[in-house]
Amino acid sequence: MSDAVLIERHGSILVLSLNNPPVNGLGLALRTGISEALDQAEADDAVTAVVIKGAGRMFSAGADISEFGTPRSLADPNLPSVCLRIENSKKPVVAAIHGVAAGGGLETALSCHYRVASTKTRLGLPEVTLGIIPGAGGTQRLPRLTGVEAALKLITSGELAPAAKAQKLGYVDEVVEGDPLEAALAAAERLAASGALRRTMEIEEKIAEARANPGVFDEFAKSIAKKARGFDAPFACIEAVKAAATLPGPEGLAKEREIFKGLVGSSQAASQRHAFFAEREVAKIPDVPKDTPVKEIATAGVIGCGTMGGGITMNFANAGIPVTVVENDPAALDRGLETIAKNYQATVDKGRMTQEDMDSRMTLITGATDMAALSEADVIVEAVFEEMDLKKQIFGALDSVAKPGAILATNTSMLDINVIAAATSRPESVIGTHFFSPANVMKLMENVRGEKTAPETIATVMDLSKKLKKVGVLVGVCDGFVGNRMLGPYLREAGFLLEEGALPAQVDKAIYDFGFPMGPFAMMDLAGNDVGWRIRKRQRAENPNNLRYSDIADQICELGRFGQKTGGGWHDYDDGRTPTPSAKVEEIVVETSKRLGIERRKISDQEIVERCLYPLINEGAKVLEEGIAMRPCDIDIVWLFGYGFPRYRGGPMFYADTVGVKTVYDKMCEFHEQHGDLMKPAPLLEKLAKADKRFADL
Ligand code: 3H9
Repeated sequence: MSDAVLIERHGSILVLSLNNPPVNGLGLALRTGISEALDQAEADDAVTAVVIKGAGRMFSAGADISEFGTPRSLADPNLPSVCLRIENSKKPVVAAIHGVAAGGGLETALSCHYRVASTKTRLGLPEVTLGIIPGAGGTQRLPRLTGVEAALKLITSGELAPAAKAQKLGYVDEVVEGDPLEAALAAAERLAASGALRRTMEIEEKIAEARANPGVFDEFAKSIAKKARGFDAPFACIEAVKAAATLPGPEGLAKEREIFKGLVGSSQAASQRHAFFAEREVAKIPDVPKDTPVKEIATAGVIGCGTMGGGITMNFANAGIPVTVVENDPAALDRGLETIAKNYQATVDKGRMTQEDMDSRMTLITGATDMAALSEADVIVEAVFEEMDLKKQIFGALDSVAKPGAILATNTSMLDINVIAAATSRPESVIGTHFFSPANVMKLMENVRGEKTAPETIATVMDLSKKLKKVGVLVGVCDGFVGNRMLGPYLREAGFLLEEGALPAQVDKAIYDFGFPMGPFAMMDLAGNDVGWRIRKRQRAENPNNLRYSDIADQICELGRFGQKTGGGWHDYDDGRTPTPSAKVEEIVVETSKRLGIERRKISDQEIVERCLYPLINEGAKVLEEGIAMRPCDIDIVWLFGYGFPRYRGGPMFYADTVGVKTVYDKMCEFHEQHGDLMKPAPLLEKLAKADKRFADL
């Protein structure tokens, strides 16, 4: 027998420890180990009961995801049969759960006859986040324990609920402080003595109501329709839970298996698995090893209390880090602090935060009008207007104010970190931390390393990203870094499509239907069209060329149509937020085509998607070649978390692999021929296409 399952005897009870570090993924060896141990328990008359626990950090994080798509994941014994084997055991089986019981880990526990969890445990079925459904009985057993409504909520959200909530909902029987083994052994003894075993699949009461009213499933599907738009798995989860309520037990299990098998090989599941691993991969930086010292961040400073500075300040307070925010104008400081308080109050009003929580966060925030107030801060994030001279001046001043060793970060979204760092005598401590708006909500931090940024500075800021509950991606210096640089060609082509025959609403709809939360024009209206206007002016001044340029965006700005904040931009916003087509903009678009002598044509949605996204991917290839992004997965995470690229498509570079690098390259060659050098395929794209390789092969 392998050591994937460690076996010990506690009196007459056989204790199995799942032992597959780091998360006890239920790979083939573990499944085989459990089956064999149960055989052993059943064959041994001296054994009266079994306890299953996890060795190491947790009970189990579920199926070994890295096995998916390989023959091992389907090899016998598969997880559903192991779960049935546990449930049908003649001797009681008790789960002693600590850390996490997720996915197949929880399904294993749900098959046991009793579940004890320690207070700090989190338990749930997060398969939906991987584009699949629970496939080892989770959709059939959980509703039998919690009732259908709670099960639908848990399974379609993937929530890992704390033990106390799990007990309240009925899928944990007992919660104890500390190690749950002792209580599990006691329960096993009790069950062995009583001889009565409660088999989850035999419980009927909790699903009876839904059986009588199958309409609940359609209603639930409607309630998640907006949030789950485009994703297959949440709706498949509902179908599987419905099977629990409407079919006899074995048929329900068979239905679940069928749906699981249909999804596990889908491109959505592959994309979401990629996103899962990519999210973890971005934390690994080859030249900044894991043991690089990380500085303690006990206090923070923020310069600028506008929209970005205010949001960044909230991030520190949310993480429990005292933060001083500096504005040189006292009125602007007051306004900024008021906005922060208003934002927190809105969360309290929605019932998502308690008043005490808000108060304690506000007490962590101190306002100041003098940079000298930052002399003790361990990290200082500058978040002022995007103007190089201003930033240089601030960093020069910070150099004399900040304590030695403090991290000096800039929230620039595109300016050269090396130039900013050169304004100080300590470029090794200078780094970019590009937050996305709204900074207290968006999860991405594009952390930008300058030429001289020290490994310790990088390690500290990557660690800080985690502490702020963000995903940090390390990138290099170039205009726009990874995200905004790739956004450039995407927006550019959206503009050209208008000149050629499309209208803003059509472009936006095609991109929305692809899966983005909004199209490029609605996005610009939200961010403020004046932002892009300023950037275009700077870029054209710095890099004049005679390449094609669409001036529709400039014409819109000249009319003061800056977007939602001015009641109109690319679209009209009569009620402040809902876009409706603008007759004025359509007139400008049509007039521009006429002026340029372009005969407007019908443009398909497919062309819109390809014209906007393939140049974006092409730019991604350049970003990789230049070493601005370390790996394709870094780009994918930037786009998933910073720009709303649909997770079920895995990010732009994974998407390119999905449709085929050669397909993207061939199309770019066509575009190059039709539209000129702005569409020239990147050498890396060409190289991969010609070698029949994927970005994932890099
Ligand atoms: C399933 O169960 C299907 C069944 O219903 C049906 C089957 C028939 N497999 O996240 P961390 C790796 S689907 C393989 O940093 P934490 C992870 O990549 C599964 N590897 O730790 C990382 O590797 P590395 C449903 C896994 O403490 C390392 O472990 N379950 C798996 O921050 C540490 O992970 C889930 O969706 C896995 N299942 O968080 C749960 N899980 O060190 C997925 C993790 O090389 N897991 N790894 O980068 C999680 O959500 C988190 O890992 C967890 C711990 C919350 C458990």
